[in-house]
Amino acid sequence: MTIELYQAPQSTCSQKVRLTLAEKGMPEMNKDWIERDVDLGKFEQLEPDYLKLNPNGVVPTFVHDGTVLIESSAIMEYLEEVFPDPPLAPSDPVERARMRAWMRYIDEVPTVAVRVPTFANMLAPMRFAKSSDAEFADHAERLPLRKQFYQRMSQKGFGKAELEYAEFQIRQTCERIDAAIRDNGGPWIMGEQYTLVDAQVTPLIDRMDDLGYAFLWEDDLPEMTAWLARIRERPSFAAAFYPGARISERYPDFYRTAADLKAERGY
Ligand SMILES: N[C@@H](CCC(=O)N[C@@H](CS)C(=O)NCC(=O)O)C(=O)O
Repeated sequence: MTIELYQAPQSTCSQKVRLTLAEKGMPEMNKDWIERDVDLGKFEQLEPDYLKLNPNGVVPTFVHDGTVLIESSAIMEYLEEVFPDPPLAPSDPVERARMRAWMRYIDEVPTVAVRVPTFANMLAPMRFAKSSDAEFADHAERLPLRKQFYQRMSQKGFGKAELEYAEFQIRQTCERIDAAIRDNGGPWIMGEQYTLVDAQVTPLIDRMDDLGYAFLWEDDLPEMTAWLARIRERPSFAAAFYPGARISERYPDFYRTAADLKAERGY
């Protein structure tokens, strides 16, 4: 069996798959599966050879015995079906449907929202601050999926209204996690069983924490805060978030503390 994961250490979508693989008992990166790093800063995701694998020009791409799969949550569900032990999905069909409802929500709301502060605080200043308007526009034209996303953003990142909406969406996600655990008794989002939902949302919350946004949950969402601490104690977390996996480690010059963010945002 050969498994290849085209990925980037700091990519949240790659981290979702790395966590799932680690939970499935494949914690030793480069042994049971092969990590192929795609340098997003050098735009390797837009190279013709990579676009043949993933026409969306994003990571991750998963290759299992030569079969190419894209989309992180589809890859996670595939891993659950092909490697069912240990299970990361409930056996009851109703509960499985509820798990998928969570997963669609995570794809639609926090996954999209996290891109806004990520680009505003880190990637736009890091990649494009010195680009001319024409260079920036040319780059946007090359993107199979994100042309309009880039066009809504300037070289300096997003404006206040976009950031505020993204913060609202992340806060909503945190409130839903907190309420779910309060209602079902935890310790995980769906109750006693750690599921794909926990793996899928973890990188998004970790990213927000890394960008200095823990103030969105840590003051008044105790269940969610305790869930995050438990998540970080799992061996899968250490396996997936190896040194260099955080955006603040890769781009320390662009890192802003929570105090900086609060000052900028007038909190
Ligand atoms: N829906 C896709 C989204 C993948 C995605 O957006 N990947 C990001 C990294 S997390 C990427 O490759 N971005 C390209 C870039 O930064 O230019 C998935 O879940 O796999």
